[in-house]
Amino acid sequence: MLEEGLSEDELFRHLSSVKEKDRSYKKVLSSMCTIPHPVAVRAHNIFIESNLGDPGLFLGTASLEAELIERLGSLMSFPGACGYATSGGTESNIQALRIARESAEKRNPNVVIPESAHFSFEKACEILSVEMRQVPSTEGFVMDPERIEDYIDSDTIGIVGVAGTTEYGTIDPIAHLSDIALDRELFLHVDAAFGGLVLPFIPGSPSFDFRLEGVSSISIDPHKMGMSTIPCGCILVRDPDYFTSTEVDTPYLTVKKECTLCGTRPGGPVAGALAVLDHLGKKGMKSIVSRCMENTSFLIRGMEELGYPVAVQPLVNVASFSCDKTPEGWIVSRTRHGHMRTVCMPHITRETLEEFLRDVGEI
Ligand code: 0PR
Repeated sequence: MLEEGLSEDELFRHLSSVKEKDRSYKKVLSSMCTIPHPVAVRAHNIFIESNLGDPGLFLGTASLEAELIERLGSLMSFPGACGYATSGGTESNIQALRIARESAEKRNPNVVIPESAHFSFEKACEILSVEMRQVPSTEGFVMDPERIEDYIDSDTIGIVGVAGTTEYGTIDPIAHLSDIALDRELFLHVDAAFGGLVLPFIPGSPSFDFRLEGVSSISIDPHKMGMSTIPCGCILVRDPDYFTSTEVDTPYLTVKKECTLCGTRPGGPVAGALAVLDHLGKKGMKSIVSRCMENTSFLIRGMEELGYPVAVQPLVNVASFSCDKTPEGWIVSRTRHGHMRTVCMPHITRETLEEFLRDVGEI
């Protein structure tokens, strides 16, 4: 640490020069995050110091968290859903498996997840000492419905499906998983970290939420397509009792029990997430999502015309292609099968995609 502090001028000159090393989102086609909506930034700043880890001190912010959960619960077809704001999909997925493990009480617990699940499940299983069983995908990059039951046994604590997969933008057969969960009395977690704020705004999307009776919990992240400031994920559960299994006593806080994984939790992004939803409403969200989906279709058409077929028709704004080159100056990512992976987030415009396609064409 410096003996004597820097002047504000010196400090901010330094910070601005460091910031220049960060990429702007403009040519980033690989990210599930985006530039936060201006109302999110404004709301975040109002609640910059509030800590939801001690909610009795920040009753106003805590009420915003309750409203956010209510909004998302309604969007997930269950306004009475219980939940809280997490640091993102990873934490929500860890908490969901923690609840499943505590509810099932098996000696050698295992969880059945799709092969295509996000790597956060690997972390969750390692932390929780739960065996991770991966069901292979079909050629359409979704969990093979024919094979799910082969992986379930008497030590299975739960099953997982993804609504909006990270690599291919597909949806696992969640209605089928729901039937299995009901039939075998298993906890079913749906990872809708990405798709949760996309699918409700696309008419005719398959059901994946609490409308399906077997669904026990859902991850849904405002800091992805919800355009909030980072970090803001949410976990929602059907039965409030689930959270008693993750509770610890917190005798010296303003609340005497805490069911969250993190202690100190930022209020700013929660205010930001709610601000975006309330400012845009369903109509505004629909218009942003439909623009992202139109851009995704435009990109797919353009890539196919250049001879690079899409690996599978996605149901959200993630598209992956058989194309092993990357044009210079662009950031795309690679799936585990080597496909070029792109995400048409709200910061990606039609002009950006035209430029990208031109550059791909010139490789
Ligand atoms: N579940 C799904 C379906 C996800 O796609 C992700 C993240 C998670 C859970 C975990 O969420 P958190 O990262 O919020 O904990 N998906 C992106 C990915 O891994 C996250 C990301 C975002 C990566 C921005 C890069 C980036 O620039 O691709």
